[in-house]
Parts: sequence; structure tokens; C-alpha cells
Amino acid sequence: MTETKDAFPVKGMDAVVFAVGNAKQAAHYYSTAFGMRRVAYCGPENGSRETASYVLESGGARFVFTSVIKPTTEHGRFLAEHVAAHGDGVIDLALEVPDARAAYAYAVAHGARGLAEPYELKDDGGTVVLAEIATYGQTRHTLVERTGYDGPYLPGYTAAQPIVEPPAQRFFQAIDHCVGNVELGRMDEWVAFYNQVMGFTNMKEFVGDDIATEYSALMSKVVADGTLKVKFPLNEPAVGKKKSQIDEYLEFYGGPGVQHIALATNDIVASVRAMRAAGVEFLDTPDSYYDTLGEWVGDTRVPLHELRELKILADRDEDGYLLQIFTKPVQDRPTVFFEMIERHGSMGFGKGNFKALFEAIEREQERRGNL
Ligand code: TYF
Ligand code: FE
Repeated sequence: MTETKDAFPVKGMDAVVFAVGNAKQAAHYYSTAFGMRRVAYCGPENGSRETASYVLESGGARFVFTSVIKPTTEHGRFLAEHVAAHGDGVIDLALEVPDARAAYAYAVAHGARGLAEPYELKDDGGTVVLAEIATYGQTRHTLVERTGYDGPYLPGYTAAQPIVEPPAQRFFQAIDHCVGNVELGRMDEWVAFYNQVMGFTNMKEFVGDDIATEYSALMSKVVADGTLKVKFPLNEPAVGKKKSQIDEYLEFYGGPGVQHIALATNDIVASVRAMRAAGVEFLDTPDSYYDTLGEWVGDTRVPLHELRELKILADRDEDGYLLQIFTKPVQDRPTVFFEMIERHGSMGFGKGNFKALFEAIEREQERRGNL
């Protein structure tokens, strides 16, 4: 068989970049509650008068939290306006690529809207080549070529100590998938965008009309790169019996954006225990879910009583099984949340849990008075 050359090769997620009202406190929350380690910083102390950015890692997962201190440039005003319009949220799903210039040229030639032509950042650590393209809402994909660089994050950043002593066992080690919410009727356009612009292909798991109208109030499709290192589910609201959770997001976020980031863990029990102890709130699952779970999921690494105690969900398909749990939104707006996921063979997204999960989300919508 002949190998077809990947038209848009990606090495994986480079970083998830959040624009927040108070990056200093966000960095503290993700250190204490998500067990992350601060590795780099850029702010007034090292030459950035306009913004402060904290870089946190957990294994191969990297989050960046940015706040504007005093907007004076276009970038500073963008950050200020982003936080005013959307609250804390994701501005960038940055992708590491082997060749940022080639990736940008390919993307733009295939219909992407360019936000920044390829540019270089340099310091003593070397050179990083970056380019930026637009995706849904005000979200972007920065394409990052970092092979010519050996430093803590990007040129201009300095290495920084952890904010608190990181846990002996990290709570997660990679970004599993990043989900976008888009407007009613536009999911297929964004699926086509990733097909064309990045050569991403559709994964088999989707929430179609049938599931949507019965209980989920959303439709969903998943695109992924050829290596499945980068997986982007896309949701749109469905017209159902109740107000869609996606409509609630779109209303409070003020448009399309990143809905949830799923974090891959190899010990979901230990991670959820530690996160709960640190004050992270997870969605509740009714006891009745666990009364029948064993019958269809079979044995998992974690005994049923522990899944029940911690409200962890489980799903099985022909490739294996997965364990997953969802946090409540992590800011006052009912917008961005996280998922913890432990995979054992299954490459799915928890389709067997959609009913239990979406009912749990609706109970929360009700508590907020948005249903
Ligand atoms: O990423 C996914 O597709 C799963 C399922 O609001 C899901 O995590 C989809 C929508 C949603 C919560 C979870
Ligand atoms: Fe998910």
C-alpha cells in the first residue's frame, strides 16, 4: 500500500489559551484544584507591560492563562473585549505543527481566514514560528512550530516555579479532546471547515436527530487528525422539548466558543477524589444509573461501588471501555467546563451516557433558572 502524505500534519495540541479576568488567580485555581505545575510566566516583571500570562502544565497538557493589565495595543484591547463579551474563556486552541508556514499556506488556500501571517519569535532559547487562523466565534488556532526552540514556552517567557507543590501523582497527563459549540444549523459547516482546511476526518461517534430530539437537545459530530491526537467534537443546539444546553451556552458566552476540554487521566478515581477535596464541583449522577450499569458495561478497572460513590460514568463499545465525569461550569457564567476521561481501548466519547449526562445537565440548567 502507498502512504498518502498527510496534507496538514499536526504533532498534537500545543496549548489551550484562556483569556481571563484575573490570570493570577486562575493560575492558582488550576494549580491547587487541577494539580497543574506553573512552568513559565510573561508579565511586567520581564518586559510585558500590557499582559500577564501564566503557563501551566500537567504531563503533556499545557494551559495558558492571560489577562490584560492595561490595554494599549490591538492585542490588549482584544483581550479586554473578549473578557467583557464572553467572560473567562478559550481564545486559542493552539496546534503544534512541524512547519507553520506550510500549515498556514495550506489552511488559507483551503478556505481558512488568516488572522496572522507566519511570524517569528526569538530569544536566547531559539526561534518559534507561529501563524494564526480563525475558527468558530472569536476562537483561533495558532499554528506553532517549535523545533528551533528550547525554552519554557515561547520566546519572551521566563521559566517559573510551581505556585504550590504539585501533587505526587498528576491528575491528568494529556488533552483528550476540545469541544466547540456553534450556532443552530452550522455544525456541518464547521465539520466541513476542519475537513477542508486541516484534512481532519469524521469519527464515527455522532449525536444525530434521533438522539437529539429524544433527550440531548444537541447534535454533535467529531473531527480528528489522522493520528487521532487532536479530536474536536462540534455541537449545535437541537430544537427539543426543552431549551438546549447549547443555547444556554451561546446566550451566556455571547456566541460560539469552546464548551469543554476533556483531560486524559490514567487514575480517574484518585484524580476525582483529589479534585473534589480541592473544591471542584462535578455533575451529579442518580443512583439508579449504577443499578443497571454493571449489566451492560461489565467489569471495569474501578469497582462499581467506587464509580457510584464518585459519580463516575462508564461506557463500553466494540473497542473497549471508558470512564468519564464532567465538572460543573468553572466560572459564574454557565459556559466552559471540563471532563476527566480514562480510556481503556474505547475511542468513543461516552455515547451510552448521553441520556444520564444530559439529564444531569438539565437539572443544573433548572437550578440556574435557564430551563
Ligand atoms: O465530547 C463529547 O462529545 C462528550 C459528550 O454538552 C458530551 O463528552 C457532549 C456534549 C456535552 C457534554 C458531553
Ligand atoms: Fe467530551
